[in-house]
Amino acid sequence: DFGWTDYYTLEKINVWLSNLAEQYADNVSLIKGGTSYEGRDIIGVHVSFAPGNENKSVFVDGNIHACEWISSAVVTYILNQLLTNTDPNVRQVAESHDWYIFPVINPDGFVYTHTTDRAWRKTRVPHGDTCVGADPNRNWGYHYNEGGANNDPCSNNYCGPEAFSEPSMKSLSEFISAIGESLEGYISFHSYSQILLLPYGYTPDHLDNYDELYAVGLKAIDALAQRYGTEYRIDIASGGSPDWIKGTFGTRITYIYELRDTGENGFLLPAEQILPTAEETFDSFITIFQDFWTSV
Ligand code: 0X9
Ligand code: ZN
Repeated sequence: DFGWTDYYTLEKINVWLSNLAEQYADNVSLIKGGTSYEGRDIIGVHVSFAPGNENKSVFVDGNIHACEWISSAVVTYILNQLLTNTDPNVRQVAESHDWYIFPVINPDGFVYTHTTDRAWRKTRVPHGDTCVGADPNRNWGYHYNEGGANNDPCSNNYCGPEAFSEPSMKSLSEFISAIGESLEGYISFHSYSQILLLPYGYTPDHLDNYDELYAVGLKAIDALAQRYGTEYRIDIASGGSPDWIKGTFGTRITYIYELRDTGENGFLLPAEQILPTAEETFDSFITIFQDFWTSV
C-alpha cells in the first residue's frame, strides 16, 4: 500500500525501501548513509544492474530540508521507475549506471515535521540555549558560510557553528566520500519554486562545465513542461551539498530541483499533485542523463 497519492512517514518510507531490497534482491541493496543527531539511520538503497563491478554512479537525495515533503515523494517515484519502467530509453539510462538513492537525508527534521511542526526546515541539533537546528544545506564544507548563509542560530538559514557540525551531514558526506570517485552525477531534490539550480553559489564566476549543465538543463525543463505544461526556469544555487560534491570530486552532472509549486501551496503541496509532479520530474530526469550519456 505504498504509492504516490499520499505523503508518508519516515518509518513507512524505510519499510518500503527494505521491501524493495527483498523484492529486487539481485539489484537493490539497503544501505546506511549515516546517522543523525537523534540516532536515526539515514537509509537509502544502492541500485545496480551489474552488481560486483566498479560502476559509475549517480547519487540522488531528498528532504535535506524537512518540510519539503514532495522531494522525498519524487525520489521514491524515481527509484520505482528506475526499477520498473519498461521504456527502452529509460532502461538504457537506468541500467548503464549504479544509483545511490536516499529519499530522506534529514530524518530528525522530517520526523519533527510529522509530529510537531509541519513547517520545520533544519536539523534538530541544539545550538545555544534558545534555538534548535542548522540549515543542512548551509552546513557543507566547501566555501562554507560564503554567501546565502546566516550566523544566527535562530535563523532558518543558520549554517551551524562550523562546517559539518550536523552529524547527519557529516556522516553522509563520509559515505559520499567513500563512493566519490565513482560519482558521475548528483541530483538533490527540494521544493518549492519550479527552478533547476546549478552550482556554485559562492562566486559569480561560472563553474568549469557551466555551459553544458546549462544547455542540458534547458532541455530538461523543456521535457518537464511537455506533460502538464509546468514551467521551470534555471538559476544558480548558494552553498549547499552540490557545491561540496562538485568542488570535492569534480562530479560532472550536478543539479538541484526546486519542485512544485511557485507559492500557491508552497511546502504544503496537496497530495493530488504528488503523481503529476513526480511524472513530469522523471521525464526531465531521464532527459538529463540521456543527454549526458549519449552525446559524449
Ligand atoms: O535555500 C536553499 O537551500 C534552496 N532553496 S529552499 O527553498 N529549498 O531551501 C536553494 C536556494 C537556491 N537559490 C536560488 N533560488 N537562486
Ligand atoms: Zn530546500
